[in-house]
Amino acid sequence: PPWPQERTLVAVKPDGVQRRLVGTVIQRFERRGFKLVGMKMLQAPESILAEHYRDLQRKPFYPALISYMSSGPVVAMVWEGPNVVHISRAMIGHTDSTEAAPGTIRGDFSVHISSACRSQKRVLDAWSQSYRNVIHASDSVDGAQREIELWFQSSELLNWADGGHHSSCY
Ligand code: DGI
Repeated sequence: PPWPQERTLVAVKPDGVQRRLVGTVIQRFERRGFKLVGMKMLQAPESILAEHYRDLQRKPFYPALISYMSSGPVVAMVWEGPNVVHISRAMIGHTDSTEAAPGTIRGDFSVHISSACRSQKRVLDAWSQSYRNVIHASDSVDGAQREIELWFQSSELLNWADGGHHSSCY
């Protein structure tokens, strides 16, 4: 193929599942032409989350992040396609939803910021101290490989052949 095939890990986070955004997320990745090669719904165990977010362990928001990510099921997916890691990051948008551009998934479906809640002087549980930004996507090719191996067994990934029904020619 003219482009090296890449894979990336995408996950609809608990707020995305609660807000019935799973289908919307899948639709956006399918419409872009990417190929779904793995998908499962799970209540993420702390062992996976701790490894997944190991680089953030010293951040003040880390306990809130783990609490939020384990507050309900997530839908983890592996998408394949040319340059899928970079394109997925562009599709999900800025980490802080208030900075995310319209047209991105975060920019179209979330506006939550923890500091706004804080200024309302509400008693906060751990959930509300973390950004709720709907979706995760790996931020590098190496990171994607690490995350795919963390979330999926190799037997859960399917190498199905494109049968010529798809318009893209990669
Ligand atoms: O890859 P991203 O999800 O865009 O961003 P990341 O890997 O830097 O951070 C992972 C998650 O941690 C992010 O989706 C939400 C949370 N987070 C990141 N930075 C902050 C944060 N949460 C709070 N409350 N404050 C932050 O500055």
